[in-house]
Amino acid sequence: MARWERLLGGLIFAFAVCGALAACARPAGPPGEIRIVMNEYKFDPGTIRIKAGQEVRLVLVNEGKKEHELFIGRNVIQEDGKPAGYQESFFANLPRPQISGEKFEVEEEEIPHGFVVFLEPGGKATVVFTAPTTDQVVQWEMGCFAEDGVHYEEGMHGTLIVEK
Ligand SMILES: [Cu+2]
Repeated sequence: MARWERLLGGLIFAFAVCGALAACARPAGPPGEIRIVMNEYKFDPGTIRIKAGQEVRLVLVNEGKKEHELFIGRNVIQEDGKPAGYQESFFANLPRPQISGEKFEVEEEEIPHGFVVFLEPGGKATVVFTAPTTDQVVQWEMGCFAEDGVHYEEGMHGTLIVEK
């Protein structure tokens, strides 16, 4: 084997080891933590699954250039033909979640336990709550109704599934 071949082999080996270590070092986050990236115009991932009765930490990160919001509920309300929110809040029968972060704001909605978390560009918020208990699979929606429902219409909505 020529010297340069040994050198190349060594380099490839070094890269492989570094790559593997980097993958190991990447924090997976504590159990129950789910990171949702908000952008124009989507939630990523678009579907999240949580376990009934388990503590959940939703980490919201606005990586977009616009303000985005998170509202979790079901049955979309239409106002002047535009999607404007949900008729039923996911938190209607749950204790109020703890919300912390930066560049964010919480606004109450007119439905029981209904609220929206607004994030400025670069904003981050962590919503901590205990998932409802259920012995069925229950489906909810998460949506952004910013700019008179335009974000929602552009596809900024996703699915929250509560599993047994
Ligand atoms: Cu949005």
